[in-house]
Amino acid sequence: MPLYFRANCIFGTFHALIMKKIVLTLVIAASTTFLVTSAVNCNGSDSSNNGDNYIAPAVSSAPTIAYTVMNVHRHDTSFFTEGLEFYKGKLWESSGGDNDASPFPSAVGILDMKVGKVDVKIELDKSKYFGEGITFFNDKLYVLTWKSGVGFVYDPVSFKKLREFKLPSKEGWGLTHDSTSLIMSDGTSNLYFLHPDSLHLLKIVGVKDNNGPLPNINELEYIDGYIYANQWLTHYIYKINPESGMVVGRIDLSNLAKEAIANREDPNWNGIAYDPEMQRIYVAGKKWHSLYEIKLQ
Ligand SMILES: [Ca+2]
Repeated sequence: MPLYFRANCIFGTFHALIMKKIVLTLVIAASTTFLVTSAVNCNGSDSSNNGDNYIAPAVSSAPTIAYTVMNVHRHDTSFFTEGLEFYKGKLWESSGGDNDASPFPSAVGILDMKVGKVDVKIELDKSKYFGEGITFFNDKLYVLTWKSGVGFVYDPVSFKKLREFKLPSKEGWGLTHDSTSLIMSDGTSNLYFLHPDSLHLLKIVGVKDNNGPLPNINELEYIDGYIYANQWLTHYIYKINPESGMVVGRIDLSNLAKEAIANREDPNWNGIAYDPEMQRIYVAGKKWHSLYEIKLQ
């Protein structure tokens, strides 16, 4: 393994540990999974230059979904991507940061993909809140926080905070919605369905495949009756049946991660947004230079 790839793998894993999603119980319960998935990242990176060293990860046997890259856009490298969603033709993005370890903003704004700059509309208090997933429902903007146990509801025009609500789990990660419910992840295999008005928990659906529960479910997007989810520390997006939680397909983004890895950027994907008009999916990683527009086949 070339030194820079080894350094990148170490940095990527260390950075991920420091910056995001360390939960003691998760580490204890899923330490084996973590080591395996970390190895997947490193080996996946190395495979771009040396296929002989590639170790095929033990992953879902769900059918692979092919895609075509339609465009490569510019992304804001100052944004530690936590959420990505289209609303009224514009691409909204959230970022997470805190005062202790992360120089990145806890903020929500509109990404200008031509220049790679987010026009920030909402800034969270970094001393209290690490910004996470976002979604728009019935012309309200919902924003999760990572470990504060709360989410916020904003008016998407005035950006006035309308209310605060308690999360149904200790952490907030990804957020999307179907026609009736908000759907959030918390880094486990669970998806939490919330009533958009009362914000009460309606049900929990566990994501699973032929190997059992699928951990580290992260950023989400609801597309044509299915939930699509980044899996933290892998290059995969999983297509999930929202009723059963069963994985029905898998998108392998390894090839698109090569640029970020070569640039020594954080290798973690964490953004899926769907443009229903053009039927295109936009995918991004934290602080990446590029944002990819893909069309599923
Ligand atoms: Ca999304």
